[in-house]
Amino acid sequence: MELLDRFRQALVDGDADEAGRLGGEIAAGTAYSADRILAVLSAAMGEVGARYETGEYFIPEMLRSAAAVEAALQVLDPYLFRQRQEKAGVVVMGTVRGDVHNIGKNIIVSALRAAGYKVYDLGVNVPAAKFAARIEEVGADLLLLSAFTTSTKQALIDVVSTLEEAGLRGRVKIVSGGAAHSPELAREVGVDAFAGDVKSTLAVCRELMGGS
Ligand code: B12
Repeated sequence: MELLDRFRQALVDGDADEAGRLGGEIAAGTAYSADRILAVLSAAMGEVGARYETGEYFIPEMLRSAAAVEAALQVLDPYLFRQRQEKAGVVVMGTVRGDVHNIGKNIIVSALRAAGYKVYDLGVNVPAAKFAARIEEVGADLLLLSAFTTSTKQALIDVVSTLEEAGLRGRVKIVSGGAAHSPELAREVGVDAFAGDVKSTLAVCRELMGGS
């Protein structure tokens, strides 16, 4: 089996040791682009999500796969980052208050780092005030908000209004995304853009940074 296929399988199987080891092998070679590696990660976790939804996987399997992604990204992040072209911008990112999903967020963080962004990852269940404080502290260009459950709508609205009250809203562009999220919801809560996957996130961020 090809290296990336074995890597994909280790993620789906939730084998963190194997995912970390294969991540190391991938990083030791020069054969794969950041785009390709991230596409494999996204596809593998998409499959894990689908298995959960069809009842083939339960929460423990899901959490094992999440741990496998983390183990792989720990090894791969420096490799992905080496492929960057230039410093693309400063990003603050996190999953909004009330929401603990982080797999998709972590993949986006790695993709942005690989594309040359300086990313401050605030983690999950992040209160609005914490986003505002970090944006101010690091002079962020972009704020990326992950939201995976529809119940997070109010949390998204709170972030936008907190930034407005702090006088920061005009200084930072906001992009939101995540499962159960949509362009309509993004418009409703007042963020600048929505993106649904790695590729469109990078395209939207580039556009908001004034690139083509
Ligand atoms: C894994 C998972 C969990 C895991 C999370 C583990 C972890 N460490 O993240 C666990 C088991 C903990 C969990 C818990 C819950 N979950 Co859950 N979970 C999922 C599941 C099956 C997969 C999500 C995933 O990781 N997908 C793989 C990644 C790669 O895809 P992704 O997240 O979509 O990310 C991609 C894009 O969305 C995008 N993206 C992601 N973030 C961002 C951010 C930005 C800014 C941008 C631009 C793009 C972007 O890029 C990523 C890469 O392509 C989804 C169903 C699904 N198929 O999506 C439900 C789902 C998200 N969960 C759901 C629910 C309801 C819950 C719970 C409330 C369940 C419960 N009753 O307790 C709790 C929530 C607890 C909380 N307070 O947050 C619902 C939400 C439904 C809704 N409409 O609100 C879903 C959709 C399942 C469903 N169909 O009901 N869950």
